[in-house]
Amino acid sequence: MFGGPVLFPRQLHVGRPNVPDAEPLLQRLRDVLDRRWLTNDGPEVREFERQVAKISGVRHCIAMCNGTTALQIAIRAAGLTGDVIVPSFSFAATAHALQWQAITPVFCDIDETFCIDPRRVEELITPRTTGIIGVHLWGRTCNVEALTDICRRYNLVLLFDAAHAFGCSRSGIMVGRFGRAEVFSFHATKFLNTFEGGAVVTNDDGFAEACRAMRNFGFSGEDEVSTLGINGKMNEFEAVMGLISLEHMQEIIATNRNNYLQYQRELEDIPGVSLIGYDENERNNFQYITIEITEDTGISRDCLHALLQAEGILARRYFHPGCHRMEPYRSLYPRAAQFLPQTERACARMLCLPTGTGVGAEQISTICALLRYVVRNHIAISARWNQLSVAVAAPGSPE
Ligand code: T4K
Repeated sequence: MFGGPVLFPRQLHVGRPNVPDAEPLLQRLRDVLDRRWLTNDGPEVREFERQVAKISGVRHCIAMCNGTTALQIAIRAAGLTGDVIVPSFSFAATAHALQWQAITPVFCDIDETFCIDPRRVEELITPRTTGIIGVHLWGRTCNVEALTDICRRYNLVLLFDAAHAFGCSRSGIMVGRFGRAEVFSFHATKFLNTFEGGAVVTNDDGFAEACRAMRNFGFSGEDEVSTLGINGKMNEFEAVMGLISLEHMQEIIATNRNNYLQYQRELEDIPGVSLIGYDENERNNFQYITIEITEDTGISRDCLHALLQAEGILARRYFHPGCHRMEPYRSLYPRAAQFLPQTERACARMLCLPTGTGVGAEQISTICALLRYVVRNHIAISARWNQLSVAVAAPGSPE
């Protein structure tokens, strides 16, 4: 921003994939090729499903081509129609999975945990409501007990978008066992990835069977299609990547945890910067390092974001600007923001920082030192940011 050299010429990403050693992976991929069974419920997919189900403490795991398709299939298998209550403070896929099937996502505000606020949920229930989808944001579980109670009282289906929460627990119970079903993402940016991938996990036998059929065009026998389906299958290469990653799962989590603890130590006394914590009494995957930027920094989150980007630290404003401010919802519900004050607040304040196995202790120290420096020099930096913003707004100006 001030014309000096960039701190990280080799940019640091949020969501840089955790990649295993190439050789064992390539060997197993060669085995897949030799076997000539590349997809359609192959042995690697079945083994991946078995291991994910075991870790999550559920009877069924149905692996899919990505988390979004898994969500869409879970929503359809659950028979959701009409209105479904979801948080707006999430990735677009949560709302899209409903809207794509002509189900209306009704946006609910969040509470201090950044997850859906059960106190607000109840106000949104109407005769059109058929379900609730909670999101375990950044792997921190939502208020499962309160949501379960609401769904029981109003006879609604409860699903969880657990895209961030594989390997996490609540009150000692692994994520996967809550609601009718939960959905994981194993996208490249997740701590455990299958390149692209996702899964529905459930303890409901009939629900699992429905998801399996829907994943495979609705087939229930060689020539028998018993329901409307789609192609949601995970392939064998993806499952191999998942299986090898599972072998390293605890190491990846340990690295994420060390990164988190280092950020915690080194950000501790920076005014206005607070690290979103993980409950050390639970199982966590620590895959997101999220900070909240308050007024005490003297600098806006967006200014900080721009500055980090300029230095090669590609921090992300997850989940700005909230689904309600994205299309098609922005046009459909132009007044939504006024009912989502906590969402609006979070959208303006949160920033995710790089972590994972691709980020070292020295890099984290540099990021934290930069944040400290920025907050200390916020007046000069904000002035420069304002100057640059004006220049961008008026191209061709002498700047
Ligand atoms: N529900 C929730 C709550 C979710 O957060 C998500 C996905 C879903 C459902 C749907 O699950 P999937 O259908 O995706 O399985 C990324 C991911 O694409 C997305 O999976 C994730 N959530 C979301 C939070 O983050 P973008 O648009 O921010 O991705 P992108 O391409 O900007 O990548 C993020 C960063 O990672 C970049 O700085 C580049 C870096 N990167 C990315 C890839 C793919 C790499 O360094 N290497 C790579 O291979 O959505």
